[in-house]
Amino acid sequence: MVILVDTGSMRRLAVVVVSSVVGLGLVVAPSPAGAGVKAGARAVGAGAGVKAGETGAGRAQAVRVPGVVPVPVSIRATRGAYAITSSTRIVAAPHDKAASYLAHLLRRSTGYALPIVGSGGGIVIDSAGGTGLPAEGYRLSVSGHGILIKADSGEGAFRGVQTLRQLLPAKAEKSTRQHGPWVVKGVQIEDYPRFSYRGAMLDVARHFFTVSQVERYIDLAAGYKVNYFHLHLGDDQGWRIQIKSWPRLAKIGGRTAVGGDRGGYFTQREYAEIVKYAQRRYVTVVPEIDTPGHTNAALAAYAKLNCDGKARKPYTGTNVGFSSLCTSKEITYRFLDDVIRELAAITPGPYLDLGGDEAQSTKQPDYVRFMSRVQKIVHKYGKSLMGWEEIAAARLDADDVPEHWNPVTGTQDGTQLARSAAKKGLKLVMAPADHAYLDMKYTKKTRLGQDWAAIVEVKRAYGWDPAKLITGVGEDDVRGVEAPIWTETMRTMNDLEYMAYPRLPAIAEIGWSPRASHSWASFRSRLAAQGPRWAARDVDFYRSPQVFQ
Ligand code: IFG
Repeated sequence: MVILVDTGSMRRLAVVVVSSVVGLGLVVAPSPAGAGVKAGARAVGAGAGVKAGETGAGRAQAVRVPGVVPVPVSIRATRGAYAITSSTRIVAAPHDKAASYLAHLLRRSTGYALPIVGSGGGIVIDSAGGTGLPAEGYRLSVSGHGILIKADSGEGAFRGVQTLRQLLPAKAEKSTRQHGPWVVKGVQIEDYPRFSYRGAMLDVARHFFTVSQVERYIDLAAGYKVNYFHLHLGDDQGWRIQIKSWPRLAKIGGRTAVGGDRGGYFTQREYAEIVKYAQRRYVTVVPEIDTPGHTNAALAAYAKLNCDGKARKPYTGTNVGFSSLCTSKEITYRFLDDVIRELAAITPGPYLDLGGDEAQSTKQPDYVRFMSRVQKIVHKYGKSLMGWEEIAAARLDADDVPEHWNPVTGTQDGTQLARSAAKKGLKLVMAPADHAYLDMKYTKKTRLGQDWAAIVEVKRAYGWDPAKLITGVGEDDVRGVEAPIWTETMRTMNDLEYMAYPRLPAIAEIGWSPRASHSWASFRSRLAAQGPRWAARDVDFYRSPQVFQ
């Protein structure tokens, strides 16, 4: 990665050889003064920054550029530094979410009061900064005079705070008071996302996770600028959300889990709490009730939902494709109308996800008719339909969102659905199972997870471009990316953290950072610098030998 470093009056284009220990960019070879490039240009070989025959007027400067994940559009080290002290104040508009998030984080680890005030100097968060940057964009500058985050929205300021926190020592992440100093080195950052949808999906149907576990999963992901949280609430093994008009769904359908483990479900009040927690982090919740397949839990709860009128037995195995709602019965659509109405009423976000994957027990013509009909129900309640890419077989509206998940590329068999969706003008979320599925094993020896799509070490999780993966699906056909974690083999928070970290930040960087900045050498060293931050938060992450030598 090439970084512009301002080491005083002379500006220098420098080749950055990122150190593999602390993930910091070290400027090692100054080049002609004045040449300026934005971080994110293609990595060049070390030393290649100095043209042959040049006098190389400057001296080699070892200036540290912080390793941020996702890498910003542009970042350059400047002179000076700012020390956060007991007299530091945070300057922001009242109830600014970015300011309250930062204050909560730093009050805990510094022990400082860090009052939020309306004017003055210190850490200034200006969410109406008139930057003119794209959505979620921000400018972050640190000098001896203070820290300034300028954005045109609260969302942009919040994304800027996620970058600022990474400029502080890892101990800033501790939940108990630590000794200082709390110094942030001079830096100028300008940043905004490549894609508008950067998602994390959590399957609470195969195994149930509590509100606080779900909230921790959201908070960790928000640290990497993830802005959608896709909650997989209904499947064969469990129904996890209270539906008041169909009470047995949660009461009966929520009892079970894979392997006979304890079940559970969210009351609508608990779901609303998760939504509020996510909103405080500018994360939008996308609830998924998988249909017409993956519905055994509902079919076990209500006999009348079955074509033969007989309730299915609860299922605690891990097979897929054996269940289907009865697409020919009218009650199925009254049922879904009630479910969608109640879910839409407690979901502020724009999407309701009705799954649509692996409907092997639903005849294709019935599937298409079913999906077209439920799409209208979702629209009736003011939402757009999201679903796995199979939904592209039905006629969808422009705002509906198919999610590519099959482990295929180019023009391989299985890429037709994504290509046809793009041809219809739909914008896809890309979640290829052989790169982005966090339940894939890291290596054959990984205790948790599966390997049906691929063995996915960190480098493979990072090694793909959503706009090049499938022929006929280019930059403009991609809404963003998502990192699903399916929980057939995961029972605890540590299980989730072990499989999600360090790979979720890889998907988050692919969704946020410029395509031109995509470089494994840069990413792996910046990722290494995240290790102490996860340790400070007791995240049970996998110490990949590809990242943490
Ligand atoms: N495929 C199924 C999931 C889950 C997954 C596990 C999708 C869209 C395999 N469907 O991925 O329910 O079982 O890796």
